[in-house]
Amino acid sequence: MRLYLINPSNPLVSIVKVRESRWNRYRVWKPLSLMVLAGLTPPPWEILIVDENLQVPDYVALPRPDLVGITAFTSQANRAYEVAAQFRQRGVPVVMGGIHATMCRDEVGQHVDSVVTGEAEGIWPQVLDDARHGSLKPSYDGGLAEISDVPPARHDLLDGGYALGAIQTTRGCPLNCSFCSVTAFNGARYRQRPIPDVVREFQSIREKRVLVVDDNLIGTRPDHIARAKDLFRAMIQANLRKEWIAQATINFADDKELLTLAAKAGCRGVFIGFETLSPEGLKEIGKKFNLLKGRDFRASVRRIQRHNILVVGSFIIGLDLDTPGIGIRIAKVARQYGVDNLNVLFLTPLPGTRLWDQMKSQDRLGLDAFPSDWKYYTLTFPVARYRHLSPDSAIEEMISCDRNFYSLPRILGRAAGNLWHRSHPLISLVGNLSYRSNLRLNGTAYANFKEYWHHRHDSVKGT
Ligand code: B12
Ligand code: SF4
Repeated sequence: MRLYLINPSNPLVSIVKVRESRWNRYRVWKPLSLMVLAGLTPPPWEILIVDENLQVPDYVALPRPDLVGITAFTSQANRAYEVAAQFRQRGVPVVMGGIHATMCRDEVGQHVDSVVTGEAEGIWPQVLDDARHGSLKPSYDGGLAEISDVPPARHDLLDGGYALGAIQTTRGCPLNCSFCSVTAFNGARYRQRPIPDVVREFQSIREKRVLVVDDNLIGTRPDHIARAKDLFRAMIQANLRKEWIAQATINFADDKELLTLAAKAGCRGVFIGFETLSPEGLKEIGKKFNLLKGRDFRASVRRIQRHNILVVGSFIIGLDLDTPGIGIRIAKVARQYGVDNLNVLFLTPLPGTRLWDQMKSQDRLGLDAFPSDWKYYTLTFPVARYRHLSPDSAIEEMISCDRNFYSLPRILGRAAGNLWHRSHPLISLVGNLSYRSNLRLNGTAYANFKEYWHHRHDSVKGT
């Protein structure tokens, strides 16, 4: 029995353009969901994982599979349906799962033979069994998995072509920010994998550098943080010799012992969502957690960096509070905080989030010709109607922010600072150059987007 597991690409996402910008090699990450599904798949099945972000194969030239499993974020849904159609035309049954299938089950059901919602651990063996007996059901629900049932991912099936390996150590997030799908999908309960499982899996990863995909590696409560420390101690003890980057909330900065252990266990960078510039903004998006303890963000960033851990700061453009000039203001604040890299995204109503419900009910989805418009839901296009910014001006804000933060003199200044502090100057430089190289690619994507937006809306007005 032959199983293909496919990660569809979205041609509009500039980071997948590995050929156009070689720096993107450092930003194309492995589809861990498919490696976990492979880990749940018993031996009679022969598995091929296809990551279209690296290369789109000629599917017809490949041996015919008995079953195809597709994963997709919302932004990949269009391409997922194209791939599904190709296989279904040849009589191959197609199953789709992941975040988009979970949030838009009915839509997905129109394009595939079977939709799997939720996490796969508790349901995938049954899906495979039904597929083998020709009795696939139109839908299955995996719900939330028992965290100890998460199998080791099959890292051996995708062990070339990427700069980083990938691993997951926890699932879920209690914070439930309005724009984020994680709490709706993985639940508010923070679930932590058994530490020996994580350490063993780390040891099975070939790459020296690894992305820890957890949405919040350390959690929010003292018992979460105690577990994170135990994990780091076990990683140090196992002498893994890996360097890794992760996502965390800003409370990462608050515990010296945690920072020391993380750095010793191989942490080289952390991605932190600052999101917006003011307490009112944090209130608007439901992330008041960032305000606890009257936080000084600049001091927090410095505390992390003093442990030789780089900080990527993430912000959003498009809040109701955001007025013209927001792009430059974000760039300035990010420089004041002293972050090593800046990642700015447009506020995007993703299905299943509170923001989606709110914007839909207020008729503020700017692009809603679904499924075709999903390809713009990458967070890099202004797909919604913002209170004080038109789509064109939102793009201008993004461009001015990026140009300000990623000007060549500022990149070199940051690299010199990192060199002076002996704080991974090379990693920081590669990260900065990778972002900068995408400014050029984004220019074309923005022009096409604006043309599409105006064509759509002007023609609607004309009818
Ligand atoms: C790592 C990551 C990335 C990596 C991608 C790596 C990759 N190739 O997969 C990078 C950084 C590149 C990335 C990019 C983006 N990401 Co991202 N990312 C994540 C993150 C943090 C972890 C994903 C992961 O590996 N999870 C671990 C695996 C094991 O879990 P899983 O994917 O959920 O898979 C389980 C189930 O879903 C299910 N399943 C999944 N697929 C399938 C398929 C079948 C057939 C079956 C049966 C089951 C099944 O079984 C698995 C095991 O239980 C998630 C948050 C999260 N918690 O999931 C956000 C998340 C998926 N990303 C998100 C977004 C929005 C994006 C971007 C659009 C925006 C951006 N700029 O960041 C881009 C999209 C790029 C694109 N190509 O279009 C959103 C997606 C929301 C949505 N509705 O689409 C999430 C949920 C975060 C959020 N804040 O809301 N991302
Ligand atoms: S944005 Fe981060 S902190 Fe907020 S709900 Fe999502 S994962 Fe949790």
